[in-house]
Amino acid sequence: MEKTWRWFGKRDGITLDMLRQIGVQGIVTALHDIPNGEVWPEDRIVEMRDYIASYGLRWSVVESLPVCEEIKYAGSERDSLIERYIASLENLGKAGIRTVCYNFMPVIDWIRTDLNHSLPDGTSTLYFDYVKFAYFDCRILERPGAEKDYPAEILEKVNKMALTATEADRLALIDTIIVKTQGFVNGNISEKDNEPVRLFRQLLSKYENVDRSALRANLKYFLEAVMPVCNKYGIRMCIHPDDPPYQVLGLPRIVSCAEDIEWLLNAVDNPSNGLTFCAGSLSAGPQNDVVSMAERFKDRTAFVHLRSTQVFPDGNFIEAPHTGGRAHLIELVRIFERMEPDLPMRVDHGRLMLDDRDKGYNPGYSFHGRMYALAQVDGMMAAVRNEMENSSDRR
Ligand code: DNO
Repeated sequence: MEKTWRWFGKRDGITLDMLRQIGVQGIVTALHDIPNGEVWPEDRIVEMRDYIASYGLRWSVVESLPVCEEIKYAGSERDSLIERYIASLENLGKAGIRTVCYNFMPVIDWIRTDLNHSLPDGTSTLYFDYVKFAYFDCRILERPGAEKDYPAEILEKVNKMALTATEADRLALIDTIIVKTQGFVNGNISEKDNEPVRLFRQLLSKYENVDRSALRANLKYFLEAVMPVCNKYGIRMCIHPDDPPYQVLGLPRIVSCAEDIEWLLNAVDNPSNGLTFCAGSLSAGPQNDVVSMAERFKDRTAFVHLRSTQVFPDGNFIEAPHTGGRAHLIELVRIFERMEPDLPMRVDHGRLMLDDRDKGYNPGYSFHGRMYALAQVDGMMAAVRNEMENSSDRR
């Protein structure tokens, strides 16, 4: 696999010079300053590509070319937004960028309730607390009918939490769930918005009539429309699975398990319709056996995210060390290292450790934490290559 790194552009405190020194080969980035729904101009793409190349690296993957909500819920502007998406793909294709990661999660991308969960060794990591999330849904969003989506014992804890939660706790939860984690990845809500909850409710309301099968139909419609330009340039669209991989806030989520992925790959059976195998997201669903999913979908995997989680019986989950947890990264490296040598892989999410604090990194995207994880995965890759060489020697 090609060792890549998610880099947030020239304003990122982590420089390409630093990345070159730690063995990174390819860059995963986006034109983050261009609002969702606008065409990415060819000259901007070329400028970014050449800037990356000037450090001896390559722009391996676009993460993400965001899909507007209107495309997901099939609003009246859907077709013109798809036209613009195609124009961006055309410009990427001309510039030789061939791997494009996107997701089809309605309204909310990845979800965590705590961005600084302390660990006994002094580092901190990301955490999902099911009760806090239910509290956000029932008591902050006050989504009609939300209570029926949670078991009685969780609602009991939500009620307890309501007795003690302060205004500061409530604001912190809003900031974490719909501002800090979302702002840098999907642009629906940003730090500048002073009424994030109102905006969020508005977005949710767009999906009142969109169930699972409607969302599937909208994804198929989108993919069928973009396949011709992808085939023309050899672009592989690779969808990011839902994080966490189950339905939330009454919204359908359709890339959560093996059956969903099977459906998606068959619905548009085209090599340009591929998968981002995000081991961390998939591992947060107790229904998922991540290793068997990797074996099953490896041929349609165009991009690999390596991280792992530990899921607790109460529905909470934590980011596990890259050497542990439910995702079994060693086994995944055994599978993906045998695929094409330039299959892009990035380690995903790292702890906050050493000098990472107060650097203003996007949540999950620390420097030392990710460097540490990359070194661990690099070691796994070297061991697996060694196994492969030894077994072919024997043949
Ligand atoms: C979070 C990321 C996701 C991912 C997008 C891809 O850390 O894994 O936000 O980039 O879902 O579209």
